[in-house]
Amino acid sequence: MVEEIYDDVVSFELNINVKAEKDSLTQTVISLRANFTAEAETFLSPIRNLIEERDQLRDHTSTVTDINVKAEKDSLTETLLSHIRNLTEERDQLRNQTPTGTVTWLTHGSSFYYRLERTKNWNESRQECQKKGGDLLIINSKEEQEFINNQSINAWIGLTDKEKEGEWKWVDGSALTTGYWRSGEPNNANGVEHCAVFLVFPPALNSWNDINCMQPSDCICESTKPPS
Ligand code: MAN
Ligand code: CA
Repeated sequence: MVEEIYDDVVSFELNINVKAEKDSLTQTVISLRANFTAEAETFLSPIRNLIEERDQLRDHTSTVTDINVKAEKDSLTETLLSHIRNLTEERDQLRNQTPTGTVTWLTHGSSFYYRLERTKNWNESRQECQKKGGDLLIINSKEEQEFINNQSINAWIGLTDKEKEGEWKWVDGSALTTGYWRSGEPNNANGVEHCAVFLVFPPALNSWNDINCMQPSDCICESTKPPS
């Protein structure tokens, strides 16, 4: 009996000790965990800051790069455009000069013929011819048509119906009698074609077309004396 009580007391004390130890260990674990978290935070927080800073720098860098690329592109575009403008101007000036070299003239019958590479509209072309002492070409015969056709020239001639639709007149005021129109021409396409051009397709004799007088083209001039 005494032994049993003794055993009970011993086991009771053991249990108390075990529980106390367990509680103390649990406390230790909890406090270690807290310490660890706090310590980990002191490491992690600068890293987090660095990551955030890096991302901000990245965004900033790509914006800066975008801006630089765009600026460079704009400046190159402007340079190119200004080159193009200069070249266009130079080309137009060259075109408007009238060195004799660009005027090829031919004699045939009693006339002098010359082509001006001026790419001007019909009115301006006519003025160019007049400046050189002639006028736009007038074709009075089949033989003359053949002669010009054989030169392979695509250019304005002195024929227009701009005063009255369908009434074709030469620049000397005479009415057209025989025309050498391409098949289907003149068709006054879109109601805006009132000036005639030579469109050469030898050996076809019929080579004229009516087009918009404002279209730029070379021209064929004719005069009774050599072009000045
Ligand atoms: C086509 C035809 C012509 C016309 C031109 C205009 O070639 O309809 O009659 O003059 O287009 O570009
Ligand atoms: Ca036409």
